[in-house]
Amino acid sequence: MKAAVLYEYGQPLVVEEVELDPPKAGEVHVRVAAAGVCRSDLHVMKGEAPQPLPIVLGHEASAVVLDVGEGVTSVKPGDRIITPFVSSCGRCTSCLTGHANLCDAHSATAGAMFDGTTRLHKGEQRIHHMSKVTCFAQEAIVPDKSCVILPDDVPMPQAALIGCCVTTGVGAATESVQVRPGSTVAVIGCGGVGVNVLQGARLQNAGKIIAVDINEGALEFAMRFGATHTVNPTQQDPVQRVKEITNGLGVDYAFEVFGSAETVTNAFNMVRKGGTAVVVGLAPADELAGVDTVALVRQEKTLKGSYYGGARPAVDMPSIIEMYRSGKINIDDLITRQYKLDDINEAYADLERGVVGRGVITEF
Ligand code: COD
Ligand code: ZN
Repeated sequence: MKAAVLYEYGQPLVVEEVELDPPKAGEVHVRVAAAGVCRSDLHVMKGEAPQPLPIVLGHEASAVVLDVGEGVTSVKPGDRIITPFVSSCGRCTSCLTGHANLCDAHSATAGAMFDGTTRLHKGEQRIHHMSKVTCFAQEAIVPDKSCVILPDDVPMPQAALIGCCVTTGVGAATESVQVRPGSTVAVIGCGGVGVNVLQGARLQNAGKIIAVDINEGALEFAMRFGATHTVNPTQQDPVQRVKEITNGLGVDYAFEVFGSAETVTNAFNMVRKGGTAVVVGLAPADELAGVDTVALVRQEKTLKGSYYGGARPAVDMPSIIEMYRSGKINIDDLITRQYKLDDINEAYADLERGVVGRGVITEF
């Protein structure tokens, strides 16, 4: 089958034929239907978020079940599913304490399936799996436990986005912190994930929702997903401007949704006394962010991380699906372009160029 393989950091993906072994016990063989073009894969391509190489990337997916391994009863051939990018084993301390997004067994087996082995290879060369999803390919093997079955009326590209950007973004504002009605919110970085933080803040009935982005197009786009104000850091100091918009106080919640030390520091500095800065983006592994420790204490600020929107996919994805179906979450307008797998490097060039909205690979 065809897959896009990353052999070396900083090099284009190679779209080529690779071999996929059959599913083992507890695994499912799927045909990928749609795969989102998320910045997290770009972080890996650049070597900013290292993974074992070579690897097939892609972690935002919807798929159709082709066949199942031994003992699998949760899905059957023909089921349409979302394949979450954190698979929960259901047995570790994180899973058992309601933090399926932090599953210990999943993180202990990065780049591989739960048993530590891979199903992908090219001849003798072993190829790793991104997040146990590997959707930049025609087919994939995924763990059975994490599959979320889709209702018939949810289109596959929209379903794929629920696999990452919608759940990560909405969940940051509804699960990781529960934004209070009427409160003030800033979102730094309004791309695929950031606009979903805006939507999450709107769902929570926040008051002022301030979009902060260096791309004017992204700011315009943000207004359609709940932003009430916009700030462009290339034109004005974002911390000062956010304070002006909030009567000199700063915001109750600032979300960092890009991934850099500077934007983490800005998020911390723009929250008011007693406020919370929520970091969603992963800064490059060697970058440390400065935090004013005096303000941390004297102003009782909170600095909090948010991974996968604090989601328990089995519970939270069905509820996001319902909010999509009832029109409370807009996914249709998020999808601005569709690509063939063959054109995946072009899709990532568009992301880097700042083309707004989400790209989705829909032809394999
Ligand atoms: N200030 C404000 N905005 C900025 C700045 C800046 N200095 N620099 C860039 N931006 C904007 C861009 O213009 C763009 O609009 C936006 O930030 C980023 O959007 P996208 O669409 O390129 O990126 P996303 O939304 O796909 O991904 C953002 C993440 C933060 C999720 C990603 O980069 C990341 O850090 N992922 C790692 C965390 C993780 O693993 N999450 C789970 C899987 S996504
Ligand atoms: Zn993602």
